[in-house]
Amino acid sequence: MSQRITIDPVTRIEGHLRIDCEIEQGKVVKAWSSGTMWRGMEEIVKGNDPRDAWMIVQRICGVCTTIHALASVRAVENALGMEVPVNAQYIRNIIAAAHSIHDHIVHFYQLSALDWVDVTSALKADPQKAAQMLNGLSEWPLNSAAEFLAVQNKIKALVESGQLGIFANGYWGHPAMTLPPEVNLIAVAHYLQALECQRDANRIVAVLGGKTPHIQNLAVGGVANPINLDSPGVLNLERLMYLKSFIDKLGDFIEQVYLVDTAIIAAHYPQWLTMGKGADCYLCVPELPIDRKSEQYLLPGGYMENGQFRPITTQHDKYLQQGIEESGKHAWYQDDKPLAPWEGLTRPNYTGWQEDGKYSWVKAPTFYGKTVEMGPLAWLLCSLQAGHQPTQQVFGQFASMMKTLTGEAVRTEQLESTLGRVVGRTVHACVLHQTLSQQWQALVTNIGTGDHETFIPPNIPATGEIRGVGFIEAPRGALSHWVVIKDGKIANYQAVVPSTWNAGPRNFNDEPGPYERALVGTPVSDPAKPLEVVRTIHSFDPCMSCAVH
Ligand code: NFC
Repeated sequence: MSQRITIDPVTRIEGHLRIDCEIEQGKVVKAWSSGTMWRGMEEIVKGNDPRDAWMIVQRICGVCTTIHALASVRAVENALGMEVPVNAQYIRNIIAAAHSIHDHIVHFYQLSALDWVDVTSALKADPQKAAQMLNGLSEWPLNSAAEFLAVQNKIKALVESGQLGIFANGYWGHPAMTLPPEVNLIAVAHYLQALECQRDANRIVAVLGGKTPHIQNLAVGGVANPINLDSPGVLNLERLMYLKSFIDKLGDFIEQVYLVDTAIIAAHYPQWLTMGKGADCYLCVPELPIDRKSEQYLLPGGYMENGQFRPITTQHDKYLQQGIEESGKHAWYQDDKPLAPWEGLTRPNYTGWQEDGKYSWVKAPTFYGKTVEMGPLAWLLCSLQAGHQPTQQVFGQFASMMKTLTGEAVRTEQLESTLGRVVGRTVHACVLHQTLSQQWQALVTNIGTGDHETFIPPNIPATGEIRGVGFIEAPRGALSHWVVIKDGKIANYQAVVPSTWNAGPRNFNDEPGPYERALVGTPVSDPAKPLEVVRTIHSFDPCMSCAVH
């Protein structure tokens, strides 16, 4: 006998997501992923000046605002065939890397940790034993018995007050929560410390971007950060050193806390490295351009289909641009047939939730007809295949920590799983942090040569039609913005977003999207408390305002 469950809304995500599952003999056999709110940002931006598009479309999201802004200016610059000053590339790269690091830390601790960590069990922990567990794994100064005792007292006071605050409504005591009390205590302590640390990542974005969310310093053609080392109010030496202090602080937390916690969680939940595969194909785009023409990148891109890897070395690769389409067959739009984004249409057609028909506001993107998973897992698999050394080194560090904890190093095949996504995100954060320091140094060195250029004025043709695409490797995966400019105004605009790829409904050939496929086979020990379903969904780090836009 099968049973249906609906989780609506899924919480600790951005936006509005409904998940339906059919369960048989304690396992999910079929799943549906639905985005339940539409705004029509692609329609709103039409008719505007292309130089203003980034300001409007960064409102697609309240989380990865910065990333949409960057994708948009890249799309218009691509249409205009423009170059970008290297100082602007470096400043944009620092913003993008700090933004993603912020996102990953918040996802691991604030958005998904409580799927694995039982806060109330931390009350039974021995703080001394908790501190000892981290000996030899981490040099973080706050991993002391005294600190863990203080955190335990804090939780006790919360529980006794009957007001759990940020820890209310967890699946506490759930049979799938199997961490020892000491690990739960460590994780809660780091959850609270991560609240402090994530601010430092965001400060980097805010100092350069003027504010965050919704940065103010971009421009088609560069950035609006005038450089003068001795002058107040612009990017000067004091501001650059201020940024450096946050970059250094962040590195300590990422390496000594985040990476170690990921290994500890993975070591205690090995079965979650065997389930939750979302697709046979993975895509990521090369990122962090370091030259004026955006042809050289710090991080590699690539496409994997059934284990076969094809490198993608530039965002201008025609193979990358020509394979992307979106279908609305199972989404609430008029146009079912897959369309290339420059021809894309967004014409709403709400029908209600139909199991075999239309059931989501999210379109279904495909790459040469295939459903593809995007995000840090795709990035990790492709970067390892591309032989990217910093990634290999961080992954090796993670694997050896797993060996210390479990006696076995993690194998790359285990990454195609729910916990593999979590691991991918952590490795991504570590590698991004290395690029952050590198990009800061590159900026300072370049300014030192006397190059202060940050902006090249764009020249939008008053007549005729031009097209451009801007890619970016966002925290949740490869994002692209596609613009058609006619007589100086935006005639069409489409965003093909990482969470659209992952949260999409069945595609034109009725094949499930990555969330839907990843859920099949997931055990559900208590259908009234579907913690295991939420674990897999959260492992993608859903952003539904992005996915639907
Ligand atoms: Ni919103 Fe974004 C979504 C990201 O998938 N990363 O590209 C945009 O959100 O966080």
